[in-house]
Amino acid sequence: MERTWSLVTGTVPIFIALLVLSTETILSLGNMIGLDTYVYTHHIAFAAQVVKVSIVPGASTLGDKAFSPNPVTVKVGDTVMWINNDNQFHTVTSGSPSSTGGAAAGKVFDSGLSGPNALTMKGKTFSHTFNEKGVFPYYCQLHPTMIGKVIVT
Ligand SMILES: [Cu+2]
Repeated sequence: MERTWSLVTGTVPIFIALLVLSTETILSLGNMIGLDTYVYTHHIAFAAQVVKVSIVPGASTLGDKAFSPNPVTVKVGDTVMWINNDNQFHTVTSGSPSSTGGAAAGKVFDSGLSGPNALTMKGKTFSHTFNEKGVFPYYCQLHPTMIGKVIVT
């Protein structure tokens, strides 16, 4: 009996030691899994998107319906790509037309009146990546009644 007892008392500390060790192993595994989950969801939540906005046919007389969707809501880091689906030359110029007191025209983005980014004809695109939150009004320099808004959240 004495021999069996000493075997049990000798086994208990080893068992506890193993339990502590394996608990630590499980915890560190959990942390590893938790970290992976965090990185994974972080990537999903912040995966940058390209959001398309159409300059619709007949845009020059359509006011705030010239761009679709309008307003467009995107996340920080997303890119808005405007596509000219009209037969006329348009611009996508940040700010407000001077007729409504806009002083910051083209400060944030501007497809412009010339150059490779200009939306001179159907099928041409212009892109801008928004790296700050805010509300960004824009308009067409050639038809200042064409107004739109990008909301970055
Ligand atoms: Cu226009």
